[in-house]
Amino acid sequence: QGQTIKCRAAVAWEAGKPLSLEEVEVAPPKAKEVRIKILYSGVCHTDAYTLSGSDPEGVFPSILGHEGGGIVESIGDGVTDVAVGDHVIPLYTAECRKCKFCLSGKTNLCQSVRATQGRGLMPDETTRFTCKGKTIYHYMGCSTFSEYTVVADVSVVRVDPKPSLQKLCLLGCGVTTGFGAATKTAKITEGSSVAIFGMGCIGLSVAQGATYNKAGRIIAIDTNPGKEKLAREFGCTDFINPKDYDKPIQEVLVNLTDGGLDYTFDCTGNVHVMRAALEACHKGWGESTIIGVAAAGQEISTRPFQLVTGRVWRGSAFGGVKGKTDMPGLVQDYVDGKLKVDQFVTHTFTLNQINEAFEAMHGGSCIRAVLTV
Ligand code: DAO
Ligand code: ZN
Repeated sequence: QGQTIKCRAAVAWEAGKPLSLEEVEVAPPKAKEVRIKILYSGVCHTDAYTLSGSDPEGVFPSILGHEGGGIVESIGDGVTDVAVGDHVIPLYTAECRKCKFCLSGKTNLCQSVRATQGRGLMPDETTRFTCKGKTIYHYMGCSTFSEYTVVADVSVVRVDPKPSLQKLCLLGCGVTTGFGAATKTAKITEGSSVAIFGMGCIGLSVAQGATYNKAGRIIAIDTNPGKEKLAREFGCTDFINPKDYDKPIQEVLVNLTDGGLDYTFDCTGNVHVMRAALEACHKGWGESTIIGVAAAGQEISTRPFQLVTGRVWRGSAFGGVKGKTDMPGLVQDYVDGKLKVDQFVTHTFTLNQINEAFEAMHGGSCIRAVLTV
């Protein structure tokens, strides 16, 4: 059996407090588990959301981070999908290929480790992290803000070792979530019209997916005019700032597009924006996809007549992407120059600077801050 590793990690001791750099102990992987040396990790709004205390599933103390890239350090018994030395991306949406969800062919939401993952535990109901004698919980099955982490074997995918993990790590959440929502969830069709609300990492990735699927018109919507340049770089043909209009944005869009859009996407997590996105859809066929995660307790509303008259409201997590099955194709697209990833990395920090990275994320110029772990 392997040894416990002592290493540095950013520990979230309690909600609403800055992260604290600590020496932690990382136990060896048990059966069907993988210990990973994390090299890079993106910082995502979901990490900040959980740290804020608003996430009902947030467990403390824990090691946050779910958008990472690393190298397999050791494996437990029965692990067959990855080997020591493989480059890997942890998956907050697992893929076991055995559960009802995986076998359905209808969803990427594998439930094999869902219950324990949501409680910050490994599948055997224990954790692999301790610090100062205290149990430290896992986060989203990943915990990438640590030099070493342990994940379930269903929660990791091997990737091509050639591209830098500093970029590839973004496939662990942001890039994949938006790109998949456009290409797999909505399945945008050639020549169609698209509106995307929110031009962060997710919205830009939706734009990229819409471009990939050869959409005709792609309208970016953001209240920050500074996002226009990047939006156009990712394929948007129009940029609209709702603050420039007196009318509700859905009305503006319906007028602008001869009755509404074929596809809209909420990438904000704001329930009022979600309503606008649905109502901006074309009567009879427009489809709106919710990607943003709303704060706990929030509810969406619209007049049911919107749906009666043919608009469709749906959503997806991790872009509807199955981590083990689909990730290699996304990596190949990146290698072939068909999927932009590098351009998302606007800020870089070390793990020591993690609290600065969280601050940078909230600035208007930041798409993704990536930590060198
Ligand atoms: O309940 O099966 C499940 C899966 C829930 C995962 C939901 C993830 C929601 C989006 C998180 C965004 C991370 C950026
Ligand atoms: Zn499954």
